[in-house]
Amino acid sequence: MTAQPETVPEAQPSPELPRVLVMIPTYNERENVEWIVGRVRSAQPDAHVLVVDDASPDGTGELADALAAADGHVHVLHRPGKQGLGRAYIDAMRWGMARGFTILVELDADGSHQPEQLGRLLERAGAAQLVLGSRWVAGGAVENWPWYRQAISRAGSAYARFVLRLGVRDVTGGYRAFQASALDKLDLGTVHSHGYAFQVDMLVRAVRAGLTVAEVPITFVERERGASKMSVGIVAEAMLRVTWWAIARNRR
Ligand SMILES: Nc1nc2c(ncn2[C@@H]2O[C@H](COP(=O)(O)OP(=O)(O)OP(=O)(O)O)[C@@H](O)[C@H]2O)c(=O)[nH]1
Ligand SMILES: [Mg+2]
Repeated sequence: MTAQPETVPEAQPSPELPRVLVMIPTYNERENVEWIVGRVRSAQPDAHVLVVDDASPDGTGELADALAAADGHVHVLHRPGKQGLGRAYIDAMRWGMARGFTILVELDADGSHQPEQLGRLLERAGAAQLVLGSRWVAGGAVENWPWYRQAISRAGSAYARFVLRLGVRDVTGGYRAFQASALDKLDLGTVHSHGYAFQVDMLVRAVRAGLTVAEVPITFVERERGASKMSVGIVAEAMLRVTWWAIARNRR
């Protein structure tokens, strides 16, 4: 008779269970970081949070460190200086993929993306490789945006959708859930876009790589605290890059 092991091995988590990482890029979000991290932790207690801070002069990074020290589900990635949202997300994705997270979520620190609606994205993230939180589908909405911000966003999405033939409504939105395994197909090393262009870039890559893309309605809430990093340069980068991608596509 063979000897029986004395201790029962600990139950292993089922390989089907998703491991969710919510990536929150921050630059001077001192007034928001604790609030937003707390909301994510309450809304999705199993998910982990990664704050990606670009050496914010206002001390956001140190505040995030304190949150991480108090909560094993909170992590911080410090980057040496402000290099734009796109670079921050690429680093965060690599961090998450290296640690075995299976769903990687993009979420702004300023409260525009409500953690309480994350469940809607995660429900679809098993079947779809990329889930977009969408302001411009039925049931989607924007709160407290002046008419000109709505106009820029709607027009930008419509333009990019048309010239790039994307077939989704909200092209620039930044509330998204990616299956980590699908990110391998997007050649992250060649992404050089920074602001809204980063979101369009990732979507174009996803569509061209044949990923399954789903849109779910969200209510986007304008930031109440802290300063916006939106700039004419960010809008111009998006317009120019989208136009260039469209020209390059039609040449092929
Ligand atoms: N790490 C990092 N985060 C950034 C950078 N630029 C913006 N962010 C963060 O990215 C998120 C989105 O930036 P926002 O300033 O809210 O830009 P926006 O949502 O386009 O503009 P508003 O709607 O006017 O707020 C926020 O959490 C910012 O703190 C950056 O260069 N590095
Ligand atoms: Mg914002």
